[in-house]
Amino acid sequence: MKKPFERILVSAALPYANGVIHLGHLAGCYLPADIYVRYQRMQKKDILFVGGSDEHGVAITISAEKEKVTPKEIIDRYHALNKEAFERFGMSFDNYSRTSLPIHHETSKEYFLQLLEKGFLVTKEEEQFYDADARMFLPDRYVEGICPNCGYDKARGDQCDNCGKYYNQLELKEPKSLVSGKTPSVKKTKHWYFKLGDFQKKLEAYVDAHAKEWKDNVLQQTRSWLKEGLQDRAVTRDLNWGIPVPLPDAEGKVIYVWLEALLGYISSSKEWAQKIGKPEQWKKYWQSDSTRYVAFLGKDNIVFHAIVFPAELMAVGGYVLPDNIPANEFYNLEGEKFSKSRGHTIDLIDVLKRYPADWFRYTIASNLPENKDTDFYWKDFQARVNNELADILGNFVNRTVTFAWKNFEGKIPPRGKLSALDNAMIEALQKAPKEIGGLLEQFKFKDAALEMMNVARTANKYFNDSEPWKTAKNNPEQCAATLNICLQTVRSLAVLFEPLLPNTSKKIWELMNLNNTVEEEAWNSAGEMKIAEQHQIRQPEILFTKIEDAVIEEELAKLAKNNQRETGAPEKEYVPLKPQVTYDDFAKLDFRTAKIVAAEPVPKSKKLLKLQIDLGFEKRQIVAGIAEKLLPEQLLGKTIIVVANLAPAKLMGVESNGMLLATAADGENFALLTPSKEVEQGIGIK
Ligand code: B3M
Ligand code: ZN
Repeated sequence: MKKPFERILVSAALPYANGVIHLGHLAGCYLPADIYVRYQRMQKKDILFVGGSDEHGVAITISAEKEKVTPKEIIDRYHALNKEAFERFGMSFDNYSRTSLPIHHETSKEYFLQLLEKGFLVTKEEEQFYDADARMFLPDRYVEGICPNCGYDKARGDQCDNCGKYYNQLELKEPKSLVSGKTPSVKKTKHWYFKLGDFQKKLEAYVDAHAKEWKDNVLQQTRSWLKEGLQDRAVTRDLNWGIPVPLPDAEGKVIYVWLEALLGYISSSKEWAQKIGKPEQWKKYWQSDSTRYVAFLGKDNIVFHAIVFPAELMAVGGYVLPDNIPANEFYNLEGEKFSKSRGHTIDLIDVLKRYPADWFRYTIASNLPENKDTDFYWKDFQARVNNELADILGNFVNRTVTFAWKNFEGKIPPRGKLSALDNAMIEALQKAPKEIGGLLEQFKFKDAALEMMNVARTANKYFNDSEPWKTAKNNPEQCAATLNICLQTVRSLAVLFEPLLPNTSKKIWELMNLNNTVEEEAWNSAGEMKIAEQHQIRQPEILFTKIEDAVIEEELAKLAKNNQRETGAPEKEYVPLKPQVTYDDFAKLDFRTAKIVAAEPVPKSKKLLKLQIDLGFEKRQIVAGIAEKLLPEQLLGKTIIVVANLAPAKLMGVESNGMLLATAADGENFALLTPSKEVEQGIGIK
């Protein structure tokens, strides 16, 4: 049984240092983590917040090869850029580490040896593709070939992106090494496997124990993995970039990136402890049964944090396990996925130089993908800044401070006797920290952002209803009370908004000329009226400027231009021609015209459609990977061209007798091949 918690440990997933993070990452994982941590700090909780760069694995080596530089150059560049992006965004990590540091290598090697000693590693010899030219075994992402299941010709070594099937590398047809471009040979290699299956029962109990607190999306994914049954997993790779396996008979082998990257949270904590001069302090968080551990990450990392990491920690024992894994869904851009290669992205460092981070923090928080995918829209950004930050929060602070200068020389007037309106405002303030705090404790950041702004909405209404511009003339005591409460509210808003808008809160704090810093204030003090009468505030200062339409138009135009340039570029890079074939080779294929008489989706497949076609002399069923391109009803009645003598195959368990012809392209360039005029079915093609 866990003791009531005394301290909190928070980790945020380590982004691969092979590209710059974008708004999607911030929404999926980092902004929620930062809001949570800032809030808990104001609750005066003992808390440690760690992160860092994931700098090993095939993701890094492939980027290095593409750019023709060393992996080291890649990680140094992107670690620095991501660190800068996070700083500009206001992330308040206690430590932002790197998995390439000696401290992490040591931690991982020690851990690997512990696993071995405890009997959780077994070796297995397996055949794998080997590139003789490059003198390397080919990890899954380094081979491409034809999917054994659906025939898709860009299938990866371990998985087909078309039909989703997982298979053993050696089942791939016509494999090609992405390193040399040649056909790899098959060679035996030895690997260490983690006995993940041994943890099935313990993990089930662990998940059940947390089921009530976990978000639905996290629970469902985790349980569906457990239902399939856990298998041993290879935790070494033949690669020359990574943490060498610390054993004599393991030359050329490194620890699998996911096994060690998760330990990166521990080594980041160790590095933090060293930096503060208390090298053992990390244990207080990791090796204690009174720590609450919250791991923030995006939805694509759930299984690693809900299954692999807890199993890793259980295996060695004595560590806290994640108590919660509040993973978000995806955050897209203007209705489409972020894509660097297509130019459909926003350069984070660039925009954070041009707009205050708080504007993005507010826009993202107000529309977090907590339960479903959501989008960043430039127009929404403008509306949030102009209509909410400026018109509600900024307006209230500004009108209050301006009024205090005009009527009270910038000093807090006395409160005196209170009206019903005053009492209602005071009550709203008293309730706010508890209500908003409750939402933050439950990881409901979007609702919390709304409630924060609602306090400012209430305050504006109070100002309006109290009409201090009138009472200034006919009831100066009431006017003083109103302004006292408004100024107290300004202070409270600074406290309440700190987790979400740290820079704005700091500005408000300075404006109010208060001691300490707003971060040092206690969260619950937002419900109190702490500013003394006669306290002198500073001159008004505009908190938020409005964004003109033209500015947003420019951002949208820039995005459209990038999209065009980037999508235009690859078209010029034609796919290289396949090797020559003879006429006889060609003549073996029997192309025919056929009419589509029925079309329906294949259950559980995003890509596949089941078609009934009429060849005139016979009817048959084919399965085609075009569900994302065309709707069944767009296909009905169309005459198409099929390869009619292709051997039957099963795609996701559905029989296919032939293949239709279409351009091998996405988007605008996707097209079905059809005869140029209506012709009969079953006609041959030459
Ligand atoms: N680097 C995956 C990613 O960037 C991975 C997360 C590691 S968390 C230990 O999506
Ligand atoms: Zn496939």
